[in-house]
Amino acid sequence: MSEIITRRSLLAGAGAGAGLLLSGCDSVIHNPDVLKYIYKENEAHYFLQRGLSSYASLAPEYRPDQMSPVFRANGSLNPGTPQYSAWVADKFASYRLKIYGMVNKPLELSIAQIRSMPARTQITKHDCVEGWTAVGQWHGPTVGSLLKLANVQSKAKYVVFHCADHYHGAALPYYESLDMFNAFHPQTILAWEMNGSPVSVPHGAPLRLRAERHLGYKQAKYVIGMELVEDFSHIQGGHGGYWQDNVDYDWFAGICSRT
Ligand SMILES: Nc1nc2c(c(=O)[nH]1)N[C@H]1C(S)=C(S)[C@@H](COP(=O)(O)O)O[C@H]1N2
Ligand SMILES: [Mo]
Repeated sequence: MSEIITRRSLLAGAGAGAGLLLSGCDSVIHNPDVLKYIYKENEAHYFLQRGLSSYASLAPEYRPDQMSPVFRANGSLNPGTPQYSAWVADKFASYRLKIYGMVNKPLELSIAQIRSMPARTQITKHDCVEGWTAVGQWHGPTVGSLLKLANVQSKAKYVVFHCADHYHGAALPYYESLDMFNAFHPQTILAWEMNGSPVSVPHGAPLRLRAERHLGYKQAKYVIGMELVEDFSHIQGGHGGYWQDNVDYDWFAGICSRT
């Protein structure tokens, strides 16, 4: 029998004798056996709340009427490489998302395959460190469901998102990374639809990351690869992302729950 049931039956028994637990409250509260069970449960709740509400909580989601009339596009607006231009020309028919690295089943998925997967729809607030926000609706499979298809090896600790663009002509392509916990977070998706239409080129066609408890720069656009790694110190500048390598931005870039 669980301890909760045991405690409830103790309280019920004491309550029945004391009439609605009111006058009997003191005697129940001072009963060491009862206290033991109450504290145990309190402790469990405290632990769960401290542990989970800061780490596993969901980002706020919004109603359709709260969506921003204009969602600004920022950073790269078009990768402009010959490869990307060829994809735009064939409406991404020849594009493939590669999932590789520490996986047992490396994958190359077409947009048609990705669109056929179960998807999540979420209306969330994008928060850019340059000082603007926008509420938009995103739709696509969870990153977790894609990782499950690829059968991630247990040693993998991070997912590195490789992008098709070179930000403002940078030598190396844009990239970002998430730890496994946030990669598997239920609001972490690879969106192929934004506000009910296919993600446009300025917003990261054909696939862009939405990791809703993180700042704007982690929302990698033009994702072409998800690489599973044990650590990312060998990738580009070694700090897990374009901005982290170039201007010392914070790697985790978390947003705690706000409204
Ligand atoms: N590949 C890529 N992803 C990127 C960027 C970029 O330049 N290249 N800019 C980042 C920044 S700083 C922000 S605020 C958002 C902007 O997304 P949006 O254009 O859809 O508003 O994308 C992020 N992801
Ligand atoms: Mo940003």
